[in-house]
Amino acid sequence: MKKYNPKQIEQKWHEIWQKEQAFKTGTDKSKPKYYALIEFPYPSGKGIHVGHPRPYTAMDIIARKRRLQGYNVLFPMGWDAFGLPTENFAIKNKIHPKLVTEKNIERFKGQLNNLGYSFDWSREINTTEPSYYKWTQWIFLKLFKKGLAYKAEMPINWCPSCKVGLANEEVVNGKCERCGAEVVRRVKKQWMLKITAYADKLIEGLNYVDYIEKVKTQQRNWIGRSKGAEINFKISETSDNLTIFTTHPETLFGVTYMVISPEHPLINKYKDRIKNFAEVEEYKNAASKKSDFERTELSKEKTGVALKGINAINPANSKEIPVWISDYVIMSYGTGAIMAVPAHDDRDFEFADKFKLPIIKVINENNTLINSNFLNELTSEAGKEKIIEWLEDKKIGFSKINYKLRDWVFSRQRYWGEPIPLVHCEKCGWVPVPESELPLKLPEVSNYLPTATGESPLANMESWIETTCPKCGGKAKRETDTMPQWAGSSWYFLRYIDPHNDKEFADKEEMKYWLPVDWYNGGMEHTTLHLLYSRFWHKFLYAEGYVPTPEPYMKRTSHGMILGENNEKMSKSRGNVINPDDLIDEYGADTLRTYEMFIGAFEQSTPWSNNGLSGCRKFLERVWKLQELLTSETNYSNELSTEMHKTIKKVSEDFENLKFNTAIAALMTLTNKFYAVKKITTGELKTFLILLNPAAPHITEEMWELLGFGGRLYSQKWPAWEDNKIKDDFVEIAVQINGKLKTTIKIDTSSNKEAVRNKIIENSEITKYFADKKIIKEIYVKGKIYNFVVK
Ligand code: ANZ
Ligand code: ZN
Repeated sequence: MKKYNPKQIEQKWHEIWQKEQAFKTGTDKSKPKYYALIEFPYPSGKGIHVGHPRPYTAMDIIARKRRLQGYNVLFPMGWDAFGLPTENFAIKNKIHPKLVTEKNIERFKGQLNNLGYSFDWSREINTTEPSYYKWTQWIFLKLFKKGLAYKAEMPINWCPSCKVGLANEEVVNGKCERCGAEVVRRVKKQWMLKITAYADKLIEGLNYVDYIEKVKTQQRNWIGRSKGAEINFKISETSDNLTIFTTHPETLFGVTYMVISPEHPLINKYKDRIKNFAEVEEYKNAASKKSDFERTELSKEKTGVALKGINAINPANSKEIPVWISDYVIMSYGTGAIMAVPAHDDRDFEFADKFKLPIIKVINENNTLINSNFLNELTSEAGKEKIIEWLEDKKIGFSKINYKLRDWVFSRQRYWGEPIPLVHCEKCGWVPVPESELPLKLPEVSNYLPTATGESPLANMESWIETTCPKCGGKAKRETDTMPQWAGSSWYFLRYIDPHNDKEFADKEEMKYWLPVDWYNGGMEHTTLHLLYSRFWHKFLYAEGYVPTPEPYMKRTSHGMILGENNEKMSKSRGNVINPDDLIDEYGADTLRTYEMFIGAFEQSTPWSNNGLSGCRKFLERVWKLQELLTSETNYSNELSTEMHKTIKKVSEDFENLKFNTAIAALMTLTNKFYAVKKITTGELKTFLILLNPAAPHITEEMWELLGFGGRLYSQKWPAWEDNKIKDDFVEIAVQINGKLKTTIKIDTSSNKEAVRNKIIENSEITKYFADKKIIKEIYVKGKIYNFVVK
């Protein structure tokens, strides 16, 4: 027998699969379909790391298994290639980001191919290709035309180092997600997408999809729907109102002061009335250097300044109360102003405590309202209803639903992104570039640095900016902002369905067949960003009749991280990074794939172990040597028939239920059984190879050929199990005495009542119950319970 030589085998099969187009998406629409999707990677300069193969192998297993089960499988791959690191690399090395991207993709693709993934490469997409981003721009224009894209002056998160505005989601602990610099607040005109218009639909839709629970919860929390009221407080000696949002309007009688955000427009409006304006200005300045995250942290020491000369009137009792500014109130939530109820809100309490402001308790221990005039003695729930009625009646407030979700800041002042296809005409305002002129291509520039004022490098290109208005033919200027990286990934799963279509983003009939994506696996870090954005775009396209399903993805799962051997996150600085190229070289792709599936529960983070890896190599060596035990029998042997059926069932089910590790374990156990009986029939080996194939495709395909089993393994049929062949040899039965459970015992399923009884009586845990007692009755429910009645 030849030695197991993964290097040679794997190379050989990559060539054969490619030549035979083994994994090309099936087109026979009479067959059922399966759309398996993994998040397409950002082709960074670093290449793949050992974290990538975990989700990729998992979905490759599903794709391969479903193909063997007779499905047309769509299992595509592509590149989410716009983005900052490439641009930063281009700036530093003075090379066009396009070339950087090409090089990185080549590297990535080579690595993925080495792992033997069954992607249909004929559907490869790249978000930076004009033929792709033409449709990203097209969708943006549809949003614009529906009023869902608008330009607004926004206090944005500004990274002074990258010189770029960041979405809230790109700010991690007050720092730029990309470069780690401290993020500051800055006001800028930005294109915004009105994702908030879809907030309810995005929550509602979660009821109809099969996402793992923690993904649903995170999406709900991120959208953060909360029901409450907006209430107007009169500002003393003016005709103005200060409007606040509260989730507890029933605590109105407990309001002892108000707080507005340092960015609140009221401050400038009453510049002349505010006696301590200089102090207020100084406070504003300090606040602008902090992120929302820092400002709203509960544990943070409260700071603030009273607006001297400005008071408000509590509409419930006409009492005059002071107005403060503090950075714990943020401008971008609710109305940017609050009524402070220090007795019942922790942050208000800390603030009142620090600044010696009065505290009035309005809800007692029984959740009943007190000190609240006409609300007294009502429960807080009833009080809420009553006060809202009262406020609405007097037209000083109304019930209101608020969302944590903000509109999506869609502008970037960078080069390496999709140009926003709008022009500005003095007469007509913002006018879309005609659809027939899409894609609006990125022009060549000599320098990719943002301008000193923070505008995109495109702002330096006079010839590109100057254009004519598509509406009136007059002079107009192009928008120079580009789209964020999230744009291209918001709809890419649609493009895979019909990637070469130049008339539509995808053919309707094709979408009807393939949508929704049956299973989408991706990182937990994308749950609140990418997943929400892409659901939003999809729901918009659905509302406009462009896609046939209300939700893009039926099932969403997430994998855990692979940690370093020392249980810490892998990183260069910790020196615990493991390079997959080296591992493939030394152990083979099949070993790496098998190990990454065997490493631990798929959803949990797991530390790397080189021992575990060589264990998997040994397993594959043992699989290879099964050839030596092969008999010519075609059936399953009597000894192992039950075992075979059990394993087929287990592997089939575990693969679909994220239990890749236990599926591999079952195949290891079965291998041991073959060695124990010192033989394997042809029928057994065929089944075994098919079951192992999705995880270790090369070795299994090679053995199939070597042993002359006929055809290719990749075009075989997934084996079926028969339930009646999987009888459990043992069952557990409950032993009860006078109706109370005392213990359980394992019995052979073939035992009769007599045998079961003997076994119980002999059991040391049970005998004590019979001492000086008389058994007066016995009831045996076969295979379940044995009950004794004793006296
Ligand atoms: C009075 C009150 C009494 C409040 C009480 C809470 C408890 P959620 O649930 O997250 O929606 N709030 C409103 N706007 C704010 C802003 N821009 N910045 C900081 N805090 C703000 O939280 C709503 C509550 O958060 C509101 O209800 C308000 O405080 C505060 F016993 O009003 B509450
Ligand atoms: Zn015009």
